[in-house]
Amino acid sequence: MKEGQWYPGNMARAVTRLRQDIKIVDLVVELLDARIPKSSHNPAFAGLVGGKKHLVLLHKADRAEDAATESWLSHYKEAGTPAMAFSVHNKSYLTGLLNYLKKEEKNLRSGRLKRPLRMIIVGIPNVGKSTMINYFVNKSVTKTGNQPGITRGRQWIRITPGLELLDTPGILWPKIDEETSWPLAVVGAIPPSRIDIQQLVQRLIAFYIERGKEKLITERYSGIAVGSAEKMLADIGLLHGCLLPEGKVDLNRSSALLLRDFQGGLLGQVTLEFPQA
Ligand SMILES: Nc1nc2c(ncn2[C@@H]2O[C@H](COP(=O)(O)OP(=O)(O)OP(=O)(O)O)[C@@H](O)[C@H]2O)c(=O)[nH]1
Ligand SMILES: [Mg+2]
Repeated sequence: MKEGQWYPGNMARAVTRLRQDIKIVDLVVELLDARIPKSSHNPAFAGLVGGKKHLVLLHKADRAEDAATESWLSHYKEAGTPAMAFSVHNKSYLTGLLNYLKKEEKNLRSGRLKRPLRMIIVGIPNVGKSTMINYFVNKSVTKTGNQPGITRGRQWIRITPGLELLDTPGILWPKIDEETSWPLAVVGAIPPSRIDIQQLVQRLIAFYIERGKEKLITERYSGIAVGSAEKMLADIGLLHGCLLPEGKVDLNRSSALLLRDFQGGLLGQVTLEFPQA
């Protein structure tokens, strides 16, 4: 992938905007993808957040391996960074977040300022920011018995009288190396049109094999035997209808099929990155 290809001007503008928005909030909630907490973390984040309070949410935890998510949470705990798992498909995560926010609201109120706690949700494209906010607004409104949230000005959403939040567009950073770009592409933060999809998917299959998870692939695609990533991708194409008019396997199509299935959660709960021991 060519450097800077996926860093369009609008993303640079979004960063400038974000810098301004962060100045007026109390809490920055960083949504990471629970499958790739390392690669989905913006290396410029510390600089952007400045001294603001920071909460990490390992989002889409329903797609990640539970044990891996636990070890990431211990990792953040050791580093002194507040972190929680989250998913819009598992209500149990919501309570933890609401309790955390209630505490933060209280801290704010015990200070001199009498105004709502303002929080901003940031993260890479497609990590689930807008979905998480919609879910959170609906659930917390019913939970607190309040009026539905109202949008004020620039997407500021008042959730309760004491809590306001702001959605932001997904951002990436200008320099992403290969080790980071492949996980980002696998989870859909970088569009497939910008990448070599065959290489990407072969790498994903190889990862499943390395971690002993190849059964998740062979169970999904009947008739596929475990072999090299290249062979498995070709067989999936051959047996699952990805053929060119002359009868050859269309590897781009079989790659796209597998990637779509991974992103749709059809290839199991899989974490791609683990905290360094
Ligand atoms: N499995 C799973 N999928 C989720 C979850 N939250 C969001 N998604 C899916 O993730 C995809 C992206 O969601 P969005 O809310 O549009 O992501 P975003 O971060 O706002 O994206 P941008 O605005 O483009 O930066 C959608 O297909 C959602 O359904 C979750 O907790 N679990
Ligand atoms: Mg969004």
